[in-house]
Amino acid sequence: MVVKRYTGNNITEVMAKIKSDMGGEALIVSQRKVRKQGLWGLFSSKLIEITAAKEEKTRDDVNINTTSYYYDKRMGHPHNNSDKTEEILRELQKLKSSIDESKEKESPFRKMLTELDLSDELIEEIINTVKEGDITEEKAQKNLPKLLKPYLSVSSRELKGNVVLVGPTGVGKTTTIAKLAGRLSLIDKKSVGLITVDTYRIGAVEQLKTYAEIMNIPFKVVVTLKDMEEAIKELSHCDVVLIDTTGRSSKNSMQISELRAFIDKSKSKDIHLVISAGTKDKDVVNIIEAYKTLAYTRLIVTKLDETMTYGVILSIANAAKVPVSYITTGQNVPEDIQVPTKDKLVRLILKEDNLC
Ligand SMILES: Nc1nc2c(ncn2[C@@H]2O[C@H](COP(=O)(O)OP(=O)(O)OP(=O)(O)O)[C@@H](O)[C@H]2O)c(=O)[nH]1
Ligand SMILES: [Mg+2]
Repeated sequence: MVVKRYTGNNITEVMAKIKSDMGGEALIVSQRKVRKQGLWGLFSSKLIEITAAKEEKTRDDVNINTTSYYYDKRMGHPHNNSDKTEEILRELQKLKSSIDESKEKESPFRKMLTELDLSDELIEEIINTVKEGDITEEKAQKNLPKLLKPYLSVSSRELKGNVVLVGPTGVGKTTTIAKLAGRLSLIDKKSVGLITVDTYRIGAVEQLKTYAEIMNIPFKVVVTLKDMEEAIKELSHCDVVLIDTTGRSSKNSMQISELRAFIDKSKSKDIHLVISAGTKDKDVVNIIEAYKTLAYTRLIVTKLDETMTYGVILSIANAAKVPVSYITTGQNVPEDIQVPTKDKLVRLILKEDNLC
């Protein structure tokens, strides 16, 4: 049995390659999308990869054929048909063993990536990158930090002007705004203003108002778009205006587009998507997609103190394709927030570092 992989830009192109190389009897074993060759071509467009198989007569095949003939006779099947069936079954068995074998070979590296709690999609992507980059998995395992780095970026650019935090319910937006306001006003000695469009529940407004009073910084509640315009004008003397928003479900696109109008009015160019490190992989993808209409520019990953593995940071950053600005590590205001470096995040993901 000869098993070969072929790639091309589309199925027709790949099928033509298979036909010209293996002839018309080739069997299609599997089909998938892969990245273009090269370790650093991570964000390039995808190719179609088809694995095709074709029988190759060997002495072993002939021997097995004889054996199968023997069994056919014992089972009393009509010889010709069952011979064909046996042959197909045998080929499938061989194919299965060769797949099992290659899986076994991959397993230490795959196992390692799985233990880091990376999303399945990311694991496949990393394994493909390694394969296509002509690197052995042992080498990849040793160079994992280097391999993971292209999937995430960080941004330590200081906050100035109007800064908005958006994200699902309860991820820690208001708490993070309080932490940022504390750092900016108490440590950096900046003039800070707070706005909340968190108008659905009185409690949520009170939460930020209390922090604003403690820190003695101006605080505005915004209900309409006109309110937003006025609040922005009134706080235009501030170095930084932090804008808190109500948590919106990623399933409710109406709520998200409603928020968009408020963000447009704020004229903010710095929109941070806040997402919890405890988010499930499937939800990460949905949130990242649903919030894209708000054109977020950076990511804040919260509640790192509540998880044991940080692979989700890589999945979030890879899906969002924007840099991480902050990570938060607890409920204490203003202490539990950090500006991470890329090295720190990779070390956290690889469990080579802790949050302190
Ligand atoms: N463990 C932990 N808890 C946090 C962190 N950040 C926020 N919290 C807690 O998470 C809960 C929700 O925080 P909020 O700041 O109210 O979340 P929110 O995103 O503003 O919520 P909504 O306005 O309802 O969408 C609170 O109990 C916070 O104390 C963190 O980094 N770690
Ligand atoms: Mg809130």
